[in-house]
Amino acid sequence: MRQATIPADPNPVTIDLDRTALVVIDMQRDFLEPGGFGAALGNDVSKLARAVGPIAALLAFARTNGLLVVHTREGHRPDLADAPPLKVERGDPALRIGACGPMGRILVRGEPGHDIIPELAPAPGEPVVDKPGKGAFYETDLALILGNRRIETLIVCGVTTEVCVHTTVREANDRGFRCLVPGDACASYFDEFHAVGLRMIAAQGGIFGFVTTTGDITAAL
Ligand code: C5J
Repeated sequence: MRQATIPADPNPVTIDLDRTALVVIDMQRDFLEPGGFGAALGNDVSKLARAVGPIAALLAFARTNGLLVVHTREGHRPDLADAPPLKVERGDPALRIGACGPMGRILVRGEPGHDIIPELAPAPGEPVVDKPGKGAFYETDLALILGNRRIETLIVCGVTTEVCVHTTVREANDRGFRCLVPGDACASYFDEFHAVGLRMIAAQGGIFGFVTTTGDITAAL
């Protein structure tokens, strides 16, 4: 057992690094670059760039210390059969899920926009979980992947804080995983949602998990 105690809000957390996974949520071109899904919804995608450096540091930490790394991608089958109509029908028809944009069809698997940004590309052997929803457990094999490695603790980072990161943390918490969320390695199009999203995780004694920083995690060993 390789234990580390990590300062966090509302209290420090002691974790077993051999039972800890880094889960990087949706660091895809569709959310971070102009012309993708995030931009189609009217967002300033440049606001997500701040998480890239901290996530790169977490990836280096995880790879150096042999932690399981899992990447997720939100997206849909090319025939959109797995996309709820209510999700597809939102917004301008020319900019909807499945419409053609500068990075290919928006939020569709196999298209350039669906790829993880090159700076954070998965290393060989790191599982990539494709998810049709906001939560990484919903209709995916993530629970099986984590169970096979007897993972107990998740370090969850990525975008966006209050949507896919939050949904995944809530799902994980209900499934009995201890969640550590490095706030600087998460980002939102909305500063206030980012701040409140983190506070909601740590409130009430850590009702969904524990909020920390990238530096506090990488200094742990
Ligand atoms: C959103 C996500 N914001 N990855 N997806 O629609 O958070």
